Amino acid sequence: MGDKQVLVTGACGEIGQALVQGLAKRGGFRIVTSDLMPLPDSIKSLAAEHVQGDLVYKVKNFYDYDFEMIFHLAASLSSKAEVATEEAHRINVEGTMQLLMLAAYRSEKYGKPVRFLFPSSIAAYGMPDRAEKKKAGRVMEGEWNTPHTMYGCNKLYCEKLGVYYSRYCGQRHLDEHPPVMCDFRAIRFPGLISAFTLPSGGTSDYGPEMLHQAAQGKPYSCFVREDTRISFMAMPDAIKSILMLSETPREKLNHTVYNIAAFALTAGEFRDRAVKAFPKAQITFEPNPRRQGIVDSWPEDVDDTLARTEWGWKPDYNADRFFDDYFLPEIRKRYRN
Ligand code: AKB
Repeated sequence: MGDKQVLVTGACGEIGQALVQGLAKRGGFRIVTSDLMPLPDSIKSLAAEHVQGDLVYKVKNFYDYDFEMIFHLAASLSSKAEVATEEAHRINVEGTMQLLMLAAYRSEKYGKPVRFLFPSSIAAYGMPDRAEKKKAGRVMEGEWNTPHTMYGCNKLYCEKLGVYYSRYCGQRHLDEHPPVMCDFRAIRFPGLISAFTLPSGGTSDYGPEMLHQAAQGKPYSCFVREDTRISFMAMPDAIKSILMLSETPREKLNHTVYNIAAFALTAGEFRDRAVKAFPKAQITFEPNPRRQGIVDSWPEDVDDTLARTEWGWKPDYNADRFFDDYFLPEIRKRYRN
């Protein structure tokens, strides 16, 4: 049997680059990528084909491709989406719907469910104020589904669209002979931190930005208060989770959307660890009210019991291991510090 053909959208983004590398390392895949940008050198040789351009208009090119899996990572992140709201809706919702239509079409036509992996986010949650956030602690998937941001609304709605296209499309599940539908699965990611790339346009970006600046001996002004707490995860764990969920047999899954967690730290705790590792780091706190408001609406942490019990999820990196075994060794090599 030949390689499984897979599509990775948003391949030039942080998760995209790491996922293409993860799939290539695993082997057995013909990787097709798409993005607005040309592929960076780090992954150029790993993709069999790259389709460059606006996904909303490019999806039609993919109708003849026999994709077993679609990893749809292209998105406009939370801070950027508040500045260009309608454009974010177009990218985040229209792009996802076009791809879901493609997955539904191919699943039905060839009688084989196309697996659709969707990265959702802790932005799908929305807590009314800091007191409720503190009181709620670790939230379950069904709680506080009241996002405050365009990006969070888009993610939550796309989760629902995924359920629609994979279960109820055209109400044909009620037919005497229902069609084969696509197989949609979503992970709600916390803030992600890579030692190799930097995010852009997100609101959890203060975590990675602070650490990368400190490692280079550059000053950093953090746009949230010291006491701000949300959950974070090492990029290798994020890739592990995507691959794990994509490989889990459908019959093991009783849900469609899963939280995953690794460690929750305050911005002040990030500063303390950065200063311990790089004593010359200069980190100050100058909260930006809008970006602060976004992070205050996200939960302190999430409960990932469903992922642990249904598909065996367990992160490799808690806070200590994240710093000691992954981030610091890699970042020291990168910036020679
Ligand atoms: C963002 O900050 O927008 C993203 C996310 C938490 O989904 N990193």
